Amino acid sequence: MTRTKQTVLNGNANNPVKHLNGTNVAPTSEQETTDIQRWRLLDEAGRQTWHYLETDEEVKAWPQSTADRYHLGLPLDLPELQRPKTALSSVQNALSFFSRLQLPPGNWACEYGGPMFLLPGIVFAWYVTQTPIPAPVATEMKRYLFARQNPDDGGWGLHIEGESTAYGTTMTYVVLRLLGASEEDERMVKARGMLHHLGGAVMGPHWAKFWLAVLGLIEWEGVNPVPPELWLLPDWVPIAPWRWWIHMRMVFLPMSYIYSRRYVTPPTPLIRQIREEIHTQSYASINFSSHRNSISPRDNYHPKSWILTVINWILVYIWNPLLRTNHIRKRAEDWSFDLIQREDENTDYANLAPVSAPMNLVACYIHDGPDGYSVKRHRERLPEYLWMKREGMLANGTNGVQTWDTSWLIQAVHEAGLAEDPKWRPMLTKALEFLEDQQIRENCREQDVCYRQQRKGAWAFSTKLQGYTVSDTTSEAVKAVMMLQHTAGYPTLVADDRLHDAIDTLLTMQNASGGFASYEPTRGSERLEYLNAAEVFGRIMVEYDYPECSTAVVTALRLFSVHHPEYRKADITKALDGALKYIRKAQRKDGSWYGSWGICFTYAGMFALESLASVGETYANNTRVKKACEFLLSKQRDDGGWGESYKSCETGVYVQRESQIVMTSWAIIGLMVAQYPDKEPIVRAVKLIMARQQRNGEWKQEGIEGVFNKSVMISYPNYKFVFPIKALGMFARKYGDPEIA
Ligand code: LAN
Repeated sequence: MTRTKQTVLNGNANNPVKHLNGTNVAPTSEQETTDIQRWRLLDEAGRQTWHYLETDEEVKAWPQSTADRYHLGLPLDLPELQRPKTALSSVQNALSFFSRLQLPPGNWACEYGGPMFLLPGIVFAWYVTQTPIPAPVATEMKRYLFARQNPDDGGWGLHIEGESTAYGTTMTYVVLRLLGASEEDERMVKARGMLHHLGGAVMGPHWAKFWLAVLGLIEWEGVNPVPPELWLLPDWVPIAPWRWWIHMRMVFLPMSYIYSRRYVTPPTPLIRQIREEIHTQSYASINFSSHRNSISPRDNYHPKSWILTVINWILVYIWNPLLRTNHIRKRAEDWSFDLIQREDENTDYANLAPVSAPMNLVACYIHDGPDGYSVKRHRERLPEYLWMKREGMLANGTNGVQTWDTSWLIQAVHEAGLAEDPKWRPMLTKALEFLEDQQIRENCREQDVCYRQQRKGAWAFSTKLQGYTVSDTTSEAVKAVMMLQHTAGYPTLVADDRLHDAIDTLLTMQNASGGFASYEPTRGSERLEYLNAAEVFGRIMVEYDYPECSTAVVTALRLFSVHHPEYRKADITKALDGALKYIRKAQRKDGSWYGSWGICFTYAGMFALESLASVGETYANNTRVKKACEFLLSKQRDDGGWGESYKSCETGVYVQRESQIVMTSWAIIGLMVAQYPDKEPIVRAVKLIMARQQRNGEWKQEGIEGVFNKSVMISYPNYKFVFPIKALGMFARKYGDPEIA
């Protein structure tokens, strides 16, 4: 490993620099880094892992690919392409670039970062389970975390664009210490100052306190209860966990088991030191039970309800000490661990997402011991959540974006009318092969026992191994597969019976409202938000209807019924009617729709308008569509683009920022499907997108694109390719590809 002097990407250069707030920042210490030329991304049928090659022989045997270099931010030296004069030639240039990033199994990959609370869980679980952390990984994680440190106050936020919080700052500080950062490093001194300013580690939210208790950095008395007994409730009980949004119950599950065991990793000298660093007073003097409900105002996005506070009080002072017998405890622990094992089995230890996966590892370590098979498999799987980039190593929001981005790319090229172009056929055929391989072919074993949704025929967001159907990931994949399979020159890889399986599964996912949620139909009442204990997220306890997911299903069902008019005709008609009814109802008074998975009104507007267009509702014949177009147009910026801030998601009100090509593409796709009659605003937007394209065909990364749980932003870097390609392609088809001056 090499040690070089590096400019820290948070703006701290090696010389003192002035910051925006006018303060001088001292020169940073030597920044440790690995040799970035030695990193390689391995993609085995969608299973993506980064590897550091230690020897020159290895480097010779495994050369760095263009995709590796791109993701690592290394120069690519690609030829300059002819400057495009039309939208379609801009699409051709973009494809010439983007096709180089396709990985051998046929999919695309990318960083999927943004949230700052994912990496800590992984490192904590490694620490607790004494899993060795390879030196290059530790080095690059530290580099990433320092690069993301707020240069002004020294803290970290909930996500990379957010203000510093107690959650982000505590978790990151502890991770850095566990990875070897010195408490004397001036960046750590600054971070500690910020943490103390926020009131210290006891001011973090519930999930932070949980991990700190496992690490022995606070006492379990400081953590609000996570009772596994809830898993013993009969299914009819309105608050039973099987009714919660899958992400909440899958985090609650291992957390409740570990809480019940009150597991604490044996203290090391390092832990003892950190104890004295992260609190504002000496560890021994803290009365942790008085901090169960402490939380910094900056973290308190969704304050606990009074009902939850009362329930917690009862659990702490009555249930746990007086009523909870050993028998109940044992039954609750046994059943919750059984459910953990089923989740591990159903995902081959990949688990649903990177919050629950490290917790499942710790639960298995406690239950099966350090040498258990479960522990070994979890250790093998966790690196699939890690991503290496120019700034260092981070954790992705899922174990990849494989199926989702590949489906979008296929659709975008098809939309541009280029699927028949022999130039792109090999790329698209490979992409089709990937989707074929990734279709989930079987339901989970005893799916009802582990409360899993039917999944046969579905596609997951990342890979079939993760194995969770999402209404829209299945729909987008169905569309992509059908578009290619009905284009001359492509093989039929996914036969009719397999498409029928996908449609059958989609039809199980509709809500009574007519709308579609994400992973499952809604199973519980919105009132369960009273039990939202996470504090930092909003609307997380149950599934909700989403215009994005509902539209994906609508457009998939419509395309399907064009080619299979007889299959479950009545069911499909009914499902479509219901979904459209929901979309119409979800429109706000100002003509907009609120988006939950992309930022924000431009994203949802595009989807909703696609739904309405699919039944012939356009600007000319429908007041609803007219209003939606007018809403979008009222947000167009002077330069012809659209730019929406993540604040839109938090506040529910459109918040402007400088124009972004991704949002500009969403907005004009919406206008074009709605058949907005005036070409002028669309041409202005097309010009902006084309003007930002680089000579090698790429677009550069701009602001963050995605969101979840209202408050957390997440990057979708491939959107800067797939949506401009789709928008420009659509424009070219609609307007005869005129020359754009
Ligand atoms: C995702 C990523 C994909 C996303 C879409 C398919 C885009 C969306 O249309 C439906 C919901 C879904 C599948 C989704 C749900 C929540 C996820 C899994 C994420 C935003 C990626 C990360 C996030 C997950 C919850 C992160 C872990 C954090 C917790 C609070 C548990």
